[in-house]
Order: sequence, then C-alpha cells, then structure tokens
Amino acid sequence: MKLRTFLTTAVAAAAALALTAPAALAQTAYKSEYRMSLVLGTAFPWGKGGELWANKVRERTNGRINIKLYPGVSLIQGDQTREFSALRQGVIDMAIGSTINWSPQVKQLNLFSLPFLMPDYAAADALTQGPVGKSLFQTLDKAGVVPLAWGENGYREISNSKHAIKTPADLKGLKIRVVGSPLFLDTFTALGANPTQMSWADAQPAMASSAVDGQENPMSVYMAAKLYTVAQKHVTMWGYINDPLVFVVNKDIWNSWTPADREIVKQAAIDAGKEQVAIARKGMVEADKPLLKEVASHGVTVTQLSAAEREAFVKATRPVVEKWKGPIGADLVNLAEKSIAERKR
Ligand code: X2X
Repeated sequence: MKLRTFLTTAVAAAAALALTAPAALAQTAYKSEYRMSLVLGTAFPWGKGGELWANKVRERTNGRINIKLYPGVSLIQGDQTREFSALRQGVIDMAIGSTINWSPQVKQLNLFSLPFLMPDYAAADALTQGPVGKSLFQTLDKAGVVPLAWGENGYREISNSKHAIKTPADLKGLKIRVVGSPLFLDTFTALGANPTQMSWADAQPAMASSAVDGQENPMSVYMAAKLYTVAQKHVTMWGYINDPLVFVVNKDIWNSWTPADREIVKQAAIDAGKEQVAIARKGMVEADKPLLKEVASHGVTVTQLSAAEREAFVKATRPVVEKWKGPIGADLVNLAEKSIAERKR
C-alpha cells in the first residue's frame, strides 16, 4: 500500500471510529453482573419470574448480560417502598416490583389497590394487557425507568389469627398489617380494622408474636411463606385487589446496552412475565382450586363469601374508591372501569 493511500485509509478509519465511538463504548461498558431486586425469592411465583427472566437473558445474550437476584429487597435493607427510588437512582439495576410497593412514588399505580375494582382474572388482564397498561408504562417511563412487561403477585385474600371474617363487623378492631401505601390505611380504616404499616420482612415476626392479628396477601404467598405456622388460621376469600408485577430496567443501564441486547432483554421479560403469571395462578384457576384444599389441610378455615356478603365489603369501601379517584387520575380510573366492563371472559 502506498503511504498516501495508507494515510487516507487510516484517517477514514479514525473518523469512522469516532462516529461509532459511543456505541462501541457502550458495549465495552457492560457490567460483569446486574443486580435484580425482588421482594420474594424463588420459593414464590414472584422470585420464579426473576429466575426465568435472568436465565432467558443469560442464554439469549450468550452470557453478555448476567443477572443476579437480590430477593428480600436486600439492596435496600428490606425497605420495599424505597425500591422504586433506588431503581431510579441506580442502586438497583433492574427489578420485578409490585405496583403496591411503587405506588408511594408513582401515584397512578394505586389504581390496582382500589378495593373491588377487578372482579376476576380477566379484569386484571384487561388492565395490564390493554390501554391502561400502556398508559401506566408511559407514566413509568416518564418517572425514569424502562418498563418492559407485566407479571402478577395475585389476588390478595385476608387472613387472621382470631376468627372467621364474614362481614365488615368481623374486622372491627383487628390489627392488620398492610404495605406502606396510604390507600391501605384508608381501606382498612373504612372496614373498622386497625391497620398498621410494615415491611414484609417485619410482618412475619409480627404475626408470630401476635403483635398483629392479620394480613392480606395472595394465597400463593400465604402457602409458600407457611403463614398457618404464624397463627394465620382463618382465611377469607374476598379477592379485594390484585397486585400486578412490573419488569423494569434502570434507564442508564438500558442505554448502555446495544439495541439488539435491549430487544433480547425486553422479549425475555415478556416471555418470563407470561410464564410467571401462569405460575402465580396455579392452584387457583382450576375448577376445584387445589391450592385452597392444601391450605385447608393445614387446619385453616377458608371462608367463601356469598355475593351478598361480599357486597357489604364493597359498600363499606366505596368512599375509599371515591377519595382516591382524584389522586390516581379520574381519566385513568374511568378507562380502567371501561376496560373491565368490555373484558373478554
Ligand atoms: O409485602 C407484601 O405483602 C408483598 C410481599 O405482597 C409485597 O411486596 C406487595
């Protein structure tokens, strides 16, 4: 090669490198490990979702993106309502989080905690998989994270150590552990109970020592955490709310990946989310609800409500729905009600 040609080629190559430098830099800036935050570990459907997502990403990127699970929200010392802020700040790289835990920062997510909004699984799907889900993803994006897919913690049923709950009067004076969104204080106060906020980590010892009488969580969580061993011998199936899970990535982390890798991470989240929802519903969607039989086999009273009995709880909590419509956004609540009314069953 003549010197002149060589120089021209070298200059062109240097220019090309300069142009592509940000992308090239981004690729070399991959971390050896990414930290995924979760409240519940792999003994629970929630943690299984994390494992599925991480494995799919590792396989499909040939190990370029390695994810380690941090259950028990251990990156933020178990303080689950700080997860969203930590995610935004980069203390956490990615997460599968409950809408409940992020709703103190993202008020629209309180939608899913409106009592008796979603009568069945089809209603929950109509929200996450329809225009409401899209709108909430835009909100999350604006709030500074990259939302990729929906999962599910599940329909939350109430348990306690004292007696069967059949009417709101049965809740009177019961000390109920709730998660740290103010909406829950309103709901349980409206029902005559005595709600107290604490993290999941603190909740189990509190039940064991009778510092609290009851709690509300999906039956899959109740079973995997063996809540019948911490005096929770009465369960009422009232299905008052369902908390979806959201698969998200911190924005800077997302931007550090190549477009091809972003697509892989997103598709893996969607695939893992679908599988995770099926795992979360297992035992509850079959006609004979085998999970409830298993619960009852531990000496637990499982109370089913008639339509009229359930209606009494709906009526008692109606003012809470009215109060929270404004803070959540009336348009969003209306869109949710419309999506549910038009749902496929
Ligand atoms: O703390 C709870 O109750 C749990 C595990 O369900 C959530 O993180 C919302």
